[in-house]
Amino acid sequence: MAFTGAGVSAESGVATFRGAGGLWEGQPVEEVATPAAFQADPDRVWRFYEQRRHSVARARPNPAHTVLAGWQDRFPTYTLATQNVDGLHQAAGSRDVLELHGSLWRVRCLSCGRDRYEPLVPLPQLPPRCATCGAMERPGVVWFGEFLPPGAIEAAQAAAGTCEVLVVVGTSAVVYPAAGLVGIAAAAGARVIEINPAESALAELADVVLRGPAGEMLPLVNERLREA
Ligand code: BJW
Ligand code: ZN
Repeated sequence: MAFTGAGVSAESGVATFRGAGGLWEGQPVEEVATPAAFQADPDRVWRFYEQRRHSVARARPNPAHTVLAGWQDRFPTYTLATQNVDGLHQAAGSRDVLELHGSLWRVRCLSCGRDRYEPLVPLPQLPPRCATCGAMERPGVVWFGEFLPPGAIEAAQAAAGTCEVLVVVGTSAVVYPAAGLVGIAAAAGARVIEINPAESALAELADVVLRGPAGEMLPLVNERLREA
């Protein structure tokens, strides 16, 4: 099983959240990534997400995404769970990705709940409106205080509880319940391998730590697997 965070897309030019240069720097989270922020000022929140959609639309998968996509054909039982909303795993060819925090490429109607794929950049209308009922739509991402898509988090927890090896890539591992996947895997006896150039909240849980960028470390890991 692989579990990824924003760091896996850093080398594709997608900003991470925390730390210097991160998305949350100078922009308090509660002002953009909560249901209350959206209610208070939907235009502002939509502008923030539209900017992100623009920057991600120009991004291409990097060697880390490619290696993680290749593992689905190499291992008969392989699960890829991501906290990322950028769609770059799918762009690299990964199928059945468990998107724990939703997607920048989906929108949902606030009134009738219709959920749809929306790849257009720029959006023809901001905020976008539902073609069925005319109400405002919201970004298809998971904000603080909201439940994760039940199918995705449950499937990820089940996979974590039965995997032999969990490779954790590019996450600070501070946002729950997603970060809890690592504890589930470790408690069930899995080997935990962390790939991150900086220290994360995982220090105690990882059996092996590769302190380097995902786009360099994953191809090296893959070379070793090829030899094995
Ligand atoms: C590289 C690299 C390279 C750099 N290669 N690596 C107290 C305790 C426990 C939980 C809580 C609590 N208080 C509140 C909570 C709940 C809350 C939570 O966890 N808060 C904590 C922050 C304290 N969780 C929630 O609210 C979740 N829902 C929930 O719990 O529901 C139940 C509930 C319902 C009702 C009431 C209460 C509870 C929902 C969480 C949703 C998170 N959403 C976001 C935004 C998504 C939309 C958007 O994109 O705008 O998801 S927040 C943001 O953080 C985003 C990410 O997916 C998530 C994780 O971040 P990630 O991926 O780890 O990125 P970074 O930037 O943190 O780290 C990047 C890492 O990459 C770094 O380590 C770098 O070193 C590394 N890196 N370059 C490899 N080249
Ligand atoms: Zn609607």
